[in-house]
Amino acid sequence: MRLSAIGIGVLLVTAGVFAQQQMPGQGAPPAGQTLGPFPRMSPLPVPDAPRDFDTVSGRIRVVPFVRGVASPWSMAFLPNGDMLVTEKAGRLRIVRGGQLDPQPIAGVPPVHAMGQGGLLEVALHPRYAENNFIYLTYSKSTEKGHTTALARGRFDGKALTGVQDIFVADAWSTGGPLHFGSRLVFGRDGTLFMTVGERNDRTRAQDTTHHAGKILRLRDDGTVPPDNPFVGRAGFRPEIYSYGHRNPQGIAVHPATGQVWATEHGPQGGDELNLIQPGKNYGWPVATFGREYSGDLITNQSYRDGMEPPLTVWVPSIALSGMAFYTGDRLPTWKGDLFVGGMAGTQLHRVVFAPGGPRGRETMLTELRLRVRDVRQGPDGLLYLAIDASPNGAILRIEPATAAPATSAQR
Ligand SMILES: [Ca+2]
Repeated sequence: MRLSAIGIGVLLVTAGVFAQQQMPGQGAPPAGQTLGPFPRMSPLPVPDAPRDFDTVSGRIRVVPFVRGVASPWSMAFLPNGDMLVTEKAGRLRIVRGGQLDPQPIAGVPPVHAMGQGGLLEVALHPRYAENNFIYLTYSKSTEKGHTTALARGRFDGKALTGVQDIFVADAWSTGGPLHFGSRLVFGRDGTLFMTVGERNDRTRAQDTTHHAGKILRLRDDGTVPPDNPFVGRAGFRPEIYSYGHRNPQGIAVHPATGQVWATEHGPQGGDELNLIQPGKNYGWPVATFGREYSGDLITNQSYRDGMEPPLTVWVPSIALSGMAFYTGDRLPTWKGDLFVGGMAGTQLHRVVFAPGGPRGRETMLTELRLRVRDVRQGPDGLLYLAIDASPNGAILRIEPATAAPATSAQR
């Protein structure tokens, strides 16, 4: 049933595009203009009521958990089960006991909310219970242009206090507000990994004299760990952990191995899942499965010696977003698997992990036609999805369809 529904959807998209292309003046773009991304069907509104879906591993229920958030970008759970949510326009929201507090949390730095920029990631210090540190990434604007910044402050349950930038990436651009990256994850050793996009300037990804197109490794106060791979090496910023990235928009630590995994956006095709290792080059733009939006080749090399190939690629791209390894007990057949969101590809994507690496993939929830910006596991062992829409974005919760429908967070 699901497959045939998707097939019909693809046919409808294809038919719509052909209809457009056959209209006068709708063929090739005028000389000097470039083609943009291939068109997608418009997203649908967030459903009002729970809906059940069949998956490879059984029936799941998708429950509208929080409504009325605008372009939610990231979610983080506090030890008491409350959820912090960033809104791209520059607000930090909190969901207490399943209810969205109408008042945003005070103390957030001013953000450059344009294009892909704004208030982006939110993460807790691994010892949050002791120090109350919250980390935010955001697009910062100065006379130099805009870049990705990392701020830290303490959350007293009501407001952020003492917020200050602890790291500002040298990834300035005065061009379009694009490719900020900016996901965060703490490694097992307590260091902080931060992704920075190449600011839509692909030449920067291989240039190690600045931070654009890199995954960085920092101490929890934003300074450089002395064991970073390029510390003391000429021509390299010491914060760099890996390079050759386009726009990494997801990062997570594997629960069993402690390995750092990250996703990044390709252009047309070439979205990637990578195992991030110190000092490695991930290829962009000299080795990629992606193509220009026109369809032209970027490079004829998908692989190159000395560069790390992706473990999984998406062709065409689905515009990968936040990601989480599932470790809970509520959806036991998903244990150990990776879940990534698709924005343009309006889906939840499951990558089945085996000891040797990714062994299977499953596309879910395409019928909802919602842009999935972030995926996180709650303390209740359920999965939460941030749905990118404004003003009527939402947080959805995925639970087994055998569970009694619930309207608030189960702890
Ligand atoms: Ca790559």
